[in-house]
Amino acid sequence: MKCKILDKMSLFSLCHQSIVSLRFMVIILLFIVMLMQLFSKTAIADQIPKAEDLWLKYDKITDESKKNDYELALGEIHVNGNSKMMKAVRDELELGINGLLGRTEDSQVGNADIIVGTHKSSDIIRDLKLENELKKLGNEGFIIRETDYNGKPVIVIASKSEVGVLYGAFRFLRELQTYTSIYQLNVIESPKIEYRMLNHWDNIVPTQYGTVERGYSGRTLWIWDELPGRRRDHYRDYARAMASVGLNSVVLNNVNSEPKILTTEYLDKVAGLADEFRPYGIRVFLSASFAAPLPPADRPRFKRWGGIGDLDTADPLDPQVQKWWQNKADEIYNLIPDFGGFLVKADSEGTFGPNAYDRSHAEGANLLADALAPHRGIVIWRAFVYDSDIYDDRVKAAYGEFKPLDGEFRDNVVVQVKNGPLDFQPREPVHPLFGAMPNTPLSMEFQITQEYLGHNIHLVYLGPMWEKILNFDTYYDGKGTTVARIIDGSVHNYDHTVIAGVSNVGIGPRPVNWTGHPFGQANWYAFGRFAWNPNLDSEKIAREWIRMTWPSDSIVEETIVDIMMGSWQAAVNYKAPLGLNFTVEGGPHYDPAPAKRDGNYWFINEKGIGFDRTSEGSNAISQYHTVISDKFNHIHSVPEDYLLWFHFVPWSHEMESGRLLWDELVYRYNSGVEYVNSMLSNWEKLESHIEPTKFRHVQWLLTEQLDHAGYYRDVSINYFSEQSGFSYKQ
Ligand code: GCW
Repeated sequence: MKCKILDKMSLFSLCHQSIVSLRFMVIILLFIVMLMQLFSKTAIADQIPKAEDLWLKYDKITDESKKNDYELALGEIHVNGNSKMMKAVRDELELGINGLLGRTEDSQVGNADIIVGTHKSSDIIRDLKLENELKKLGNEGFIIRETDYNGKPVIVIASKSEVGVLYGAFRFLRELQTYTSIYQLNVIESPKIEYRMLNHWDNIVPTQYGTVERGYSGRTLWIWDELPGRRRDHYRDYARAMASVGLNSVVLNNVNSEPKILTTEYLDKVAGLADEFRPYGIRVFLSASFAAPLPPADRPRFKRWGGIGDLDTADPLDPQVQKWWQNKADEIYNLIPDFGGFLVKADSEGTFGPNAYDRSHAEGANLLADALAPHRGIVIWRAFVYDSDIYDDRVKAAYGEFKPLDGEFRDNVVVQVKNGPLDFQPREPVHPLFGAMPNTPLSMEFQITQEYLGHNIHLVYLGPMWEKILNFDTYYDGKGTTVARIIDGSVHNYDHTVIAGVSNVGIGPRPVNWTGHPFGQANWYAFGRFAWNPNLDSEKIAREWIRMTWPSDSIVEETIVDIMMGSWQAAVNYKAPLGLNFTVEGGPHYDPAPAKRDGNYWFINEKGIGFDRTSEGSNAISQYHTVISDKFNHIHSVPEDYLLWFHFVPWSHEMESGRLLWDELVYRYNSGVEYVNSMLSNWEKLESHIEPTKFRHVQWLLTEQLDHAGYYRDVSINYFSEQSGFSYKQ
């Protein structure tokens, strides 16, 4: 230090000065940090979405005659019960009905009072003798009925339990939002699947704090550093949106799990969120790291693969490890009595798992299942594995590893399977595990976030894709063994049923809308509706969402339905038609990079294109029921949508259209782009009907999509042309 060569006085004064100026600098720095925090908090506050940015906006009904009908019909709202859940019901019905009818305190009310409650809480519901009917519907089912009570019309919203009343209330509001006649209304419903959940891939890893893996709507909704103390309004808004479509569970953190989520510090925060969600019937789950009992990893980069414990093993058969998980489960349930359980990604893409100790997935899952069982928690164990090098074809791995374990899992384990055997590609055949594990409950994992389908830029309505998958007949228990019937447990009588959607919500930049693309909301909505009832029709769901979200007008509705319903097929066409897959680059998965994928995911040369998965090739086809494999094994009977997935097809192959394969490929790419063009021009016709900021936002997004679709087509076909020798003129 300079101090050394100075005399005592100047040394003192200089050191003193530098201490003072150091202090000053520290104060300034602290001030800057505080300001930055303040700004970032204000910035966050500015970007936090609200329920009214969704389908829950309850704008006043513009169709006067419909509004008059409702005004004459709807009387006072009587909600029986004082629990937090019933308060939520009362608040929602008042907010919704007042908003839709423009009711104020002085407004005249209509004839039929709205009686809301359980047969225990409401005398009227008891007098109407609904008890037996309600019992058959289970806890979450409900009846909404316009009926007569003592010579006066009433509308009852009734259930066996409060959560059923909650779903009934949201359903009743939806009837009004979609202009259904309430005269003689009689809706009887109950969900077909027990756990209807969103899986958030939200990070708490220090280096990625607050980010969402494959999330395109900004940062995580969970503001961890403020929890459990500060409870922002959007937690409740999120819960309202979930409950409004019947979703009842949430996994808060990424399947690439940071073990820190299981520390007491974080569990307290999780408990705070669970408190906010409970009145809306939502149970919290966590993604657990299998490495959790191990000590923290010494290198921060590998934090995820270390743990939070002090054991020298995480072997599922080790009694100390079993005790560790039991203690952890006890701690969690002490804080969160209705905790749902764990979701686990193990031995997959480098995550730690039981294979490290030569134990199977079943042994790994059972370890956690035993710890959760006394508390009635469940383990959802993912089947997304492909690391093993014993498979010549990645799509065979999950079936190869899990099918032999059928029957070895505890009763409270559910195995979660992605919809297709590869990885959420634009279109995949159904995963062959569905139907193949009769003794193991299987959960469907859909991806709502558009990892391979244009992120938050492309408008792609996923309803038709999910509908197709759910209706796919696996034939495992004879004709009609659809995927929907497998996952809802009706084929194999599962102990637990689960459906999961990888979430697409976040705190995003302006305009604030939860999902980045305003039409991303439709996918969240549709997922919830399919989770409630996997037999629904995607077009009907789209119409509901449109009526609840966009101005009520038949031109608006018909135009948007058209845009939405063809959008998935269009995206498949301009990204990966005819059963192709992975034409995308390896990072963000947005831009085309066919050259990188050729020779691995599919093959192309002057003879043809595709992947031979038939009995002559990788034989992945044998993982399906013989009714399917016999059909798909032949180039002439395989559906053209899966042609190149299962076959290496010669260019001379004549397609159903009469075109040869090359021409069909080019045709498909072009028609995908043309459809986006028509989406844009149809949207532009709605200019006078849509609020200008929203109109321009979607117009801009569609313009970007059109540009990108054309680019995707050109890069893809140019590459195919180079490899095949066919010419392509842009
Ligand atoms: O598709 C891949 C994604 C990863 C994801 C993984 C998985 C959470 O690219 O981002 O990791 O699947 O599903 O585990």
